[in-house]
Amino acid sequence: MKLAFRWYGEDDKVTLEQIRQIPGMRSIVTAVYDVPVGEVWSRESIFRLKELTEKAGLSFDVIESVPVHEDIKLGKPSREKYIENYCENIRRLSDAGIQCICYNFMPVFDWTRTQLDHKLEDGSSSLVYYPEQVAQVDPLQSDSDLTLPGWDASYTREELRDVVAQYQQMTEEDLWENLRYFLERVIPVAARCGINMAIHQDDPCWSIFGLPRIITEEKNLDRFLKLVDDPHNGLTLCCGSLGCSKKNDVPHLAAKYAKMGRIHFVHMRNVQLLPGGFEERAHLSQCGSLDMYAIAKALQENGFDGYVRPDHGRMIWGETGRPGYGLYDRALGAAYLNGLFEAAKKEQQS
Ligand code: DNO
Repeated sequence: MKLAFRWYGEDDKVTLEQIRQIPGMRSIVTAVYDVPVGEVWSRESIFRLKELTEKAGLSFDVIESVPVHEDIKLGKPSREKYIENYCENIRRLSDAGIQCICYNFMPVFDWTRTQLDHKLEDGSSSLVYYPEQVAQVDPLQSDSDLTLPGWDASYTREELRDVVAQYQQMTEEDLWENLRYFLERVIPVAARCGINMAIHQDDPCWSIFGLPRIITEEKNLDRFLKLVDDPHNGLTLCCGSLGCSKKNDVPHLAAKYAKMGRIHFVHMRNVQLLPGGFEERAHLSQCGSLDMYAIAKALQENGFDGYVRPDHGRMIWGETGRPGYGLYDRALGAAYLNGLFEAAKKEQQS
């Protein structure tokens, strides 16, 4: 596995120099952040990220994310333009040496949590999803002041209502069809460029606010991989997104898709399952519901050689910053992942 770390660019409080000092750290996971979704990224911005990364002694290999414009997910006529822009971004990123692009196909809302600073027993704070808090929010109620953290703030309330209403006319099958349309155009370009596309699972892996969500469980991942049956059409296996539902056996999924050569990127994070919800916890197996060693072992034994990054960390030691993306707990997570993979490798060799 190739150890990687997410970095939010020059505005990130966490510096490349700090990331470089995490043992075993190899690759930076980043994106061009100052361009509206759907537009082409400038070569200058891409190459600036590459230069900064490499100057710090790290590799510029993974993009998370090139976001997919809503018009593509909604199947509107304007998707043609946005798909062409997407392909152009793939070509430009390939010119800069990128190997893997992570993206998602979630309608409107990316990852959803109800609180970003929940105090855990040990005094650290983490991200949580409590169903009773979600139940209080209705994105279609324009007079409601309630929102959830993590929502795209670039929408006005009216725009949000409008886009949510458009999705509510759509079935899951329509979303599958729009995903197929997108992949059939994008994957051949990625294949020519030697880039692995890696879809992220819906987080959490169930429908929210009546919006269709399809990248959620094994039978849907099987269906996804067959839409375009090409190794460049692969997965970001997100342990926390899949693992927040009992229906997903994460070590099994890791083994199965690694064996098929379809996992290109892994997000490793532990969650404590609660009825209808979950709390994010420290990476260690004993801190949550997931067996992190079983996941690492399943990847290692099935020939996985892609990128792995510690996913959301808690806020510890008084650190403040971007929820889930501070330095300290993710660095502890990285050290733990090094240990898990070293042990899995040794066990395999013995
Ligand atoms: C949250 C992340 C997601 C992820 C996107 C990929 O912390 O895991 O926002 O980057 O879903 O497109």
